[in-house]
Amino acid sequence: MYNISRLHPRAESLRSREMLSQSLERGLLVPQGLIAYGRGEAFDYLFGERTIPAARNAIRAAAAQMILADRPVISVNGNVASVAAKGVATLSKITGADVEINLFYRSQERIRKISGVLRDAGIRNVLGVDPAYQKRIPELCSERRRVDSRGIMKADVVVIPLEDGDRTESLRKMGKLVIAVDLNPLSRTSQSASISIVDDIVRVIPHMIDQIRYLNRLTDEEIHHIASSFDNSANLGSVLSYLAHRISRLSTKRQEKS
Ligand code: PTJ
Repeated sequence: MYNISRLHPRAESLRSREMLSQSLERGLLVPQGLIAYGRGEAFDYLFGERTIPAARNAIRAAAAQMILADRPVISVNGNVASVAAKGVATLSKITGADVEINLFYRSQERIRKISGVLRDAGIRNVLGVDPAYQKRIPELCSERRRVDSRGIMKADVVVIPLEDGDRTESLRKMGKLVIAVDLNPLSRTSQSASISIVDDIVRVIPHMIDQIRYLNRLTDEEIHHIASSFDNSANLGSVLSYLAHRISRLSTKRQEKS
């Protein structure tokens, strides 16, 4: 592992790159996961590598929905297991959510390695591993269609970080509330989720944990109000406005300098 100074202005991002490179070597991650990370990182750079106010709103609504859910499930792929396994374990513990492995580039070898990492992080019962419980999502042709009959198949709320669009649409057609985490506000996933958190998964999980702890002190009525008053389409509009203003501000600054 390369030693990354905490003082480096982009330390967080370099640390994620390092963890992903190591995961690739260990066979948890596919090379395509690095490409996906690079795309997310480019968006993050434009947002200023911080959790923007619209992302905080989405995180609060997502936290409320997770508290209200009867059967919440967190879907984990190679990228998520590489950079956020411990956070997912804590989130699962405080919400009672199940954790299910669901891969686009599916192989038994990767499932075995990822479930090992999740178990090491403290998740005792990792779903999506035992073929005896495997069910298929109708109409979905990618490997993501294979879900656990005890997990995503039965879930009312599904958290899907770093996803590819098709499954989001299918899950919504099945009547599930889908919480996406995707740095690209224009992706099909962000556009079709019930709640789209446009932020880096590494920052989202701790914010979500804090929010859940805070919301747990509120009344049911207050939590319901937070969940039901969230408007995903308007919030995505705020994300794009933030981006447009930031780029315009940066462009004005440059013009003033020259
Ligand atoms: O492990 P597997 O086999 O399930 O494969 C996982 C990947 C991510 C390779 C697969 O799902 C894939 O190809 O995804 P896409 O279609 O590239 O979409 C991934 C999305 O995640 C992109 O829109 C990225 O902007 C976004 N993204 C990447 N890194 C982060 C991110 N969003 C939040 N936090 C990140 N760190």
